[in-house]
Amino acid sequence: MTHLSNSTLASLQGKLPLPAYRLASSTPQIGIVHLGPGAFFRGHQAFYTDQALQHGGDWAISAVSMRSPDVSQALTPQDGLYTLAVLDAETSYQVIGSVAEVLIASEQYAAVFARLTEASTRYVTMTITEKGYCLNAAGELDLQHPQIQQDLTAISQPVTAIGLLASALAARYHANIAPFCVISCDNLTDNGHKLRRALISFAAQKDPALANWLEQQLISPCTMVDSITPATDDALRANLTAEIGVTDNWPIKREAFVQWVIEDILPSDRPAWQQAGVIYAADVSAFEKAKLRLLNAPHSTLAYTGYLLGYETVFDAMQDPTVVAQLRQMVQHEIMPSFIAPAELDVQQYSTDIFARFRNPAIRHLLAQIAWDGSQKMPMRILPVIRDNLATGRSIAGLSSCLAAWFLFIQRRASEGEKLVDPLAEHLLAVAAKCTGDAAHDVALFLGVTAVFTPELSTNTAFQVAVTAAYQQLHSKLATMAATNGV
Ligand code: CS2
Repeated sequence: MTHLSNSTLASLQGKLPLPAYRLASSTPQIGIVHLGPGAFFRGHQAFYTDQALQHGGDWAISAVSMRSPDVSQALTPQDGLYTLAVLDAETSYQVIGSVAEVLIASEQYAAVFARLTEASTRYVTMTITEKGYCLNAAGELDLQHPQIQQDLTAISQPVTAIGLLASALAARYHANIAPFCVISCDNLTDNGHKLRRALISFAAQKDPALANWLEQQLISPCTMVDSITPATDDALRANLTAEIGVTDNWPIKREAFVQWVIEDILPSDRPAWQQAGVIYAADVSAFEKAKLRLLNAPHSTLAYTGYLLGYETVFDAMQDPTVVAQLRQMVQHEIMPSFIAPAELDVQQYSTDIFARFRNPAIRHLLAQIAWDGSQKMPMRILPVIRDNLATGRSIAGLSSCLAAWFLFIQRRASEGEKLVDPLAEHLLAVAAKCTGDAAHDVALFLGVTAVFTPELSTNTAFQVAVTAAYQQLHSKLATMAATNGV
């Protein structure tokens, strides 16, 4: 049995595809820092960079966790190497070599700061999830956010990604080093613009000249990222060992489908991402909308509804014809007409393919995983569609069911004593504790969460009526189910 590392890599030749550039005498130099080295990054951007490195170039990645030591503990003994399992009709494995080191910002701050301020670091990519941007309901940096406050006033090391990047950019500014290009790879609408505004707004609080320099020079493309990446489990580790004879502390699995669209404004000095399959587009917002609305919105709807109905995975929920029919109805009549698709995208086919991806029997994607951070996801994937539909008088019944399911999901987690993973958990659980089962009462309480619902939305009567009706309906359905099951 071979444990993955630099010293064993050559011995794996013939067993699975390897990063040839890591076997060469000179390994690539670090040119990219990535914040948030979770499974999605390792299955997606690190994969693309690995493929790009097969075409040459000095673009290895320094992967940085803000706080968690887990990835570093797993991958440092493996010299950053790990296995990617692509789950399709058959599973295929390959070793990814683009990650050269894994650092932990809270523990190795000087090393992280040095990486971020070296002129050779030209890109910072990030998957820090929606909450990592510390935005308010209007999508701007929340200057009242306690950690942003802490970073704005602290003399010590920053605790937020925005604070960390802003202080590294300040150091580059003072040292006359051009800013690195920042690439958000999170599922945020207009992710590049939001990130850029957040960094400039943070900088403006500290130093107007720095903010001005960033205005002029900071490149922050919008992106669309896509690949379903369920969490690693022991079965994956066991299969890897049994089928390939490799042990790996933390292999990653994902579906075969993978897509990365980047706004075409990158400097010419860049990894060979295009040869690796990256699509450069003049306008990414159409791609981003298509993906957030046709994949992520149905995903969240499945997560909350499916969970309440007792299903465990996306695949399981997709076996229920009523769930699928409702999802299809929402997609066809509420989501598809809500945006203008990219010219090159056949929206019907795109959506059909997404439903097929949800039905992939090889993927065990837990609904509970997608249900995380609802307060951050709703404003990106559901509320913009609701706003667009309200403006044009289109139905919001299905979209409202997703919100209703989220409200009832929060109550279910509370009543079952299960943890609610959400930065607003405390607030949401306090709201849930006041719920009585009366739809108008409960919905009014949830719509009062101003970090999620802007006043313009929460006071809209058509919106209140639709969400209350959806809540009433789902509440009764669940009560009937519970009575039938004798719960
Ligand atoms: C999912 C996404 O967890 C979630 O919220 O909707 O992670 C989804 O799997 C990816 O965006 C697919 O690209």
